[in-house]
Amino acid sequence: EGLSIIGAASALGAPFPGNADAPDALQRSGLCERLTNAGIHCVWSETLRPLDLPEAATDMDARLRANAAFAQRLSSHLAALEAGRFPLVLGGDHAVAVGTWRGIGRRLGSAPGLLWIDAHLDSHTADSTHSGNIHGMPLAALLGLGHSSLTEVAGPRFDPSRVCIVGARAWEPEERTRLHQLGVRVFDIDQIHRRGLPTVFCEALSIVRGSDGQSGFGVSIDLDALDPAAIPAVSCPEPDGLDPQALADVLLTLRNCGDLVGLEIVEYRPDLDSGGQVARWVAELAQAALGPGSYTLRERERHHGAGNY
Ligand code: DIR
Ligand code: MN
Ligand code: MN
Ligand code: MN
Repeated sequence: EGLSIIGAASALGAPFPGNADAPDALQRSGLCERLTNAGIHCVWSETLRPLDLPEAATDMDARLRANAAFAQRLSSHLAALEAGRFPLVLGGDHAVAVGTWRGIGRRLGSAPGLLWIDAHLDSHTADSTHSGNIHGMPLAALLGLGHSSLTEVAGPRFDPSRVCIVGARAWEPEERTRLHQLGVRVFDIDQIHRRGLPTVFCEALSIVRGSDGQSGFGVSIDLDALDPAAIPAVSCPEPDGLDPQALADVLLTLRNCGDLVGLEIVEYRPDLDSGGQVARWVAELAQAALGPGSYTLRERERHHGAGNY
């Protein structure tokens, strides 16, 4: 019983190397101790690191293979995680998600629903990418689309009707078309501004949890979903993002979801976080989602007093 933190110290999918240091920086910041003090019994299970840093891997094929090899190791680690432990995976850039979620699917015996909180759609393939960055591809790969090295990472293929994206505001047309054809629901930032995050989050949850409530769901948080004024330490900041306190508030809902099967927080750049402010938000978000019981009255007042919806 309890929480197992798995570091996925890869920046193989990113345009900058900084994401690779995120798990160590978060460990040093006292994340595990803070969660334990909050009553979440927590162990740092392991931090996986790329075996070879492919300096030479400038061509797409080599980079795809390097990312897929890392995802494969992460998938196996999660598939073998001791029964009863809840996985919190800390990236790394978002390409690690291919390993996280395929591995969690193996562990469960089938693919869970998946809530993808991100400024981007991460639904490129090697053929459609504009930037060439693999962190722009993991959702497509989980759904079975893209280069075979990524789509064949061990684990089940995800069901588009049980995947939602929340917070999107920057994409290329190929991704949007692909998701539309697959039937993946995208709750973009305009919709969140119109309807409010709590309403949108609740609708997204009902989609990813499915009708049977049996097969579980996971949550993947790309920190660039949040507003860069508060969360600048990411590789691809996009203006007009979610307020971190407003996200923490809706993540409280997850405490009552017995079918939550895993949480992933990615894209942290400690090299851009000298004051440690973003690291504190990572802890805050994890604690909101996973903390036992409900917040104390004082915390509730503080949260609702913030009035950030
Ligand atoms: C862009 C940006 N769509 C790309 N994607 C990012 O590079 O494919 N994802 N930053 O997190
Ligand atoms: Mn993103
Ligand atoms: Mn990304
Ligand atoms: Mn992403």
